[in-house]
Amino acid sequence: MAASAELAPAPVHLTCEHHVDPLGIGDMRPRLSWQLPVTHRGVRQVAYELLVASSRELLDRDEGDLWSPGRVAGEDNVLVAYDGLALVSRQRCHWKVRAWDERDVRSGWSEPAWWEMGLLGSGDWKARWIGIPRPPLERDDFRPGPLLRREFSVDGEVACARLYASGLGLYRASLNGGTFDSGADRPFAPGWTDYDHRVQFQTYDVTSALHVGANALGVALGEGWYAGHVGNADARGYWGSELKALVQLEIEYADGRRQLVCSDESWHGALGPLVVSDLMTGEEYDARAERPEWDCAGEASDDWEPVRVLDPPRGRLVAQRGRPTRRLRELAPVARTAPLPFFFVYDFGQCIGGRVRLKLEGPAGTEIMIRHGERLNADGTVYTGNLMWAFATDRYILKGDGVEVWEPSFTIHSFRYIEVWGHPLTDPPDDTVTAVAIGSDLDPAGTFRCSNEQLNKLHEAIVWTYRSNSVEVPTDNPNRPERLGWLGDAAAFAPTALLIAHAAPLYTKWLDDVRDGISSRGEYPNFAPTVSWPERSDSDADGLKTPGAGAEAAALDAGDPPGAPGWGDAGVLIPWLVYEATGDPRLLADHYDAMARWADLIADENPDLIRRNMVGNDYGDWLSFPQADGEGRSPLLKSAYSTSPRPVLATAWFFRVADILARAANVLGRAADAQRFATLAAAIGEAYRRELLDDEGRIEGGTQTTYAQALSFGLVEGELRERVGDRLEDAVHLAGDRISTGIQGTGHLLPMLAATGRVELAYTLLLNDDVPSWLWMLRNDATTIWERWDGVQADGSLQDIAMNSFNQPTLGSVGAWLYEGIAGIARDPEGPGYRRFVVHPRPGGGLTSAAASHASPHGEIRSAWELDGDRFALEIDVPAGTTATVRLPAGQQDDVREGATAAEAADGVRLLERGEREAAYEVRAGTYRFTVVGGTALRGEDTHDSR
Ligand code: RAM
Repeated sequence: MAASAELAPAPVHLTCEHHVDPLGIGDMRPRLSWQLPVTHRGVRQVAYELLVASSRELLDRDEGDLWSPGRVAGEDNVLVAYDGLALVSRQRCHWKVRAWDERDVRSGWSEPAWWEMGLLGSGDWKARWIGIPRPPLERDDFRPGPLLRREFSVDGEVACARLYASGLGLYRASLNGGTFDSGADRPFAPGWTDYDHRVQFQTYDVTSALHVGANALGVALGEGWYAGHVGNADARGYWGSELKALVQLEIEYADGRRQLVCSDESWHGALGPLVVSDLMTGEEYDARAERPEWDCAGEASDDWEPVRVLDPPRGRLVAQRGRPTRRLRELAPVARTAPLPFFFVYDFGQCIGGRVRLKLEGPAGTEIMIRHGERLNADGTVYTGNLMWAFATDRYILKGDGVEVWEPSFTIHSFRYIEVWGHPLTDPPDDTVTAVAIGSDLDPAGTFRCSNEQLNKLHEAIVWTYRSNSVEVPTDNPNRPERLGWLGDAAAFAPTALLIAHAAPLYTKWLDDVRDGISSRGEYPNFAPTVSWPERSDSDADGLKTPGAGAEAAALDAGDPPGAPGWGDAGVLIPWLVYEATGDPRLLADHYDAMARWADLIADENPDLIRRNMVGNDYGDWLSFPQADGEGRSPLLKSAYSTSPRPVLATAWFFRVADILARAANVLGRAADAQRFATLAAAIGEAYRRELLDDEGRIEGGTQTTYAQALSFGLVEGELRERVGDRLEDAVHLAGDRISTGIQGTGHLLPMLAATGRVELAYTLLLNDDVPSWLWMLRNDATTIWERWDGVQADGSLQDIAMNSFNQPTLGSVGAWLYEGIAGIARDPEGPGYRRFVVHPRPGGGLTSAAASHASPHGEIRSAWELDGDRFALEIDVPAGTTATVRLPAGQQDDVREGATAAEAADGVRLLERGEREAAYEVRAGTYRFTVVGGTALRGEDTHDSR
């Protein structure tokens, strides 16, 4: 290597398909990303060179035998698609990259990175699906989980071993007494998909778990989504009830020999200690029935029977996409009470999605029961009413040989508190219970802090709500029988999720689920994976599927036609939001046809462009807060309201859908479509303004949501926009300066108040702590966001148990405003993936400081401001290759500096405009310290000037 000419530091943070050094990639043209360190102001890449090699040795010799495109001019550094030799199953690809900066100075090579392909074709699988017969599934009882095992011998030095595995419902694969345990790493493998369409498999590196001599591979199976309770009907076995596993262990010896250990008829099976496993009701484990030989070589009792080879599932086997669900962190209890003898209540101080690990000692046969819940009753016991029949109860029966440690394998609960029944001691030691939070392993991407502690707690609560609701899919809640990937909820919360985490992998995988759920006509589902009980019950082949009768919630599900406005539309919105956040056009390309079909279908069904037809259950602004008793009551569920007229919301969404399609078509270079959808969007906008809006800016219904949505979706411009802003303010005052929006309006309200010059009013709503408000939740001990503004009502009583989750993301959609509004880090449509962004902090609400960061695809963006009398200081970090527009609260006379220099003269800074109350600059990569002295724009009053 010619080191002498290399001056610039090498690219960092190399990822493949959003992962660092991933195993088991299923994409034939995986995308590679890297970042440039910020060495000086204005640093940006003007060219790069990539090498992809089939071995580390070749890579170290700078030989890219798989792909070496040479020097490529341009700034691309995010999701650059591999375009070399065709990749084959199991292939390990080593890569590195170097870059030239804007001075044409070349960097050194990056540290090497790699990815490995999974099994790409069905021909790669020699393993068969296996299982053992179990007693038939009866309505009210549950069947023990099977254990499967196979011994094999290893007769030489192992160079590399991979385990490819799948299972239905959920599997846990273990080698040699847990030397490798897939459950520790991926508790809910193979993940949740519509198993009739796709079944995921996982790839594990098990090289270090093998030893020369006799080895054993075991697989434990649980019911999971496949065979246990799923959705809101009290029924099981939606996809099937026969549990089965598919495993293929591939061993490569140092001398080049290969050995396969595959699930087939040579395996044995037996029922194990898992008495019951269910995601909703909980898990029961009888340690006395353990079979230690399950995953250990040696003597096995003679009641192991040969397994049966079973039919493969209907769905296609695919490599896992997205991030696995993992055990994210552990929490020790913060308090314990004992309302009764041998009955303890623990408080973990934080509501989480997860479960509890038990550690205790006691006589064999002692039964411990743990009940989980989100709140306490007045008598100090755990409140479980809102869980309905998701009993969230785990049981453990001791085997009685010393200290026993147990954590359930295949269940998850939403809880802050637990009741522990049956502990043999009167004063159990502190480490008896540990809470384990579980969720999709998405890298954190956001931080937020400000001078108001309540807002910091609110942010923390939003983050925990997102964590507990990112489990394979973005869920509505982790508590009651529901826990579904509702599209409307995702639409509301995605802007926040994409700021606080690298959520793109979650959405990328889930959009496959969404696509699997599209009806033959082209309607998007309301939730995905789609679970539609009544349709399925007569096609039942191997189990009992009994949707519970009577429950309103089940009725909701049962009669649920697809494609409700704001729900189905998320099929169009989410790929676009991910594109805006990451600059990923492939996701748009993959989903474009379905998106376009949906837009055309709505247009066909609604020729006058006011969307009244094909609206399914039309949930409206679900759970908005009524001004008067009974207002907007839902015909579906008496306690669920939508105070906004449904056609108004639906038509606004129709506009948004057409508008996104026009933009997406543009990105994808489909000029004719772009034109067609732009014309459609314009026509819908006209119809909306003509039919639903008057000259005073009054929108039919006159709710906060209708106004905020029209402003946010871009349905009104110029003068009319001003008026609609005025009407929005009226609607807020009419509600006594309280928020009254539901699922659809909440995320738009504060941004649109701020965008129309009403920052203080936005803060008033944010800082209010009476019902309805976010801080009301915190006042009532919330550590995660509630489903309803009045989950705890003004008189202290709880809302309708049928729908009162205390861990629900939708109202947390205000989270985006903490970043984009208060700290002011916002995307700029001109530069998707934060290639361009805006820093527009909004001091107000008595705050004296705020700071937020977002780990963008190019590196960390940071905005931190402080207000001290008439002095406003802002420090920002702008990643390499990006450009930011900075908007400062500065009156015309105020002194604006960057460092010690007049801002407009500072290095890397360009003055864009200097208005009455604002100064705007363009800045390139680097760290900048702006100060504004004078404070004429900092008086903390609203101006209503539209921006
Ligand atoms: C509720 C869900 C969700 C909502 C649907 C319509 O039960 O929790 O939030 O989208 O119904």
